[in-house]
Amino acid sequence: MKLFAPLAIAALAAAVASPASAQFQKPEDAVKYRQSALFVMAQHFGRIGAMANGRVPFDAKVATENAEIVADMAKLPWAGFAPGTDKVGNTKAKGEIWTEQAKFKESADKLQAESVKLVAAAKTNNLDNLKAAFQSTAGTCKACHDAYRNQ
Ligand code: ASC
Repeated sequence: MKLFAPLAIAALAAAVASPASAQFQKPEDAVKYRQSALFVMAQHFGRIGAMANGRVPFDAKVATENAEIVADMAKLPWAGFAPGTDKVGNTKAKGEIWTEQAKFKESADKLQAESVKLVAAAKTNNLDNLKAAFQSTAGTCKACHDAYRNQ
């Protein structure tokens, strides 16, 4: 019995301390995961952009549904930038993601905060609010791409 508690604590510590890469079967999966989440996010963000830019009629319900997907997707890509996945497969990710982890996390957090505001803006049923939140969110996409994505 005396052995059990230390073993349980060690197992728990190992689980908590596991690198993000442990969530994926192989490094290629981490890359595919982050690219997939960003792709789905871009699809739904683009539908909001079409309304913000007047290409399709503004519909607050549709905008809200899309913004909620953007906000959910915005939580996901970051785990895919796992250690050891900087030069895997067809990635445009810059090495700075791994050498400036705190700054990269700030960018990721900013997008998540902006996407929450995007949902709130969509719910106001006011196109000007949506436009402003769309621009602001797109700005965080662009800033992060400029800093951390190769052409
Ligand atoms: C989009 C999209 C991006 C961002 C970026 C903003 O709609 O797919 O990657 O906005 O272009 O500048």
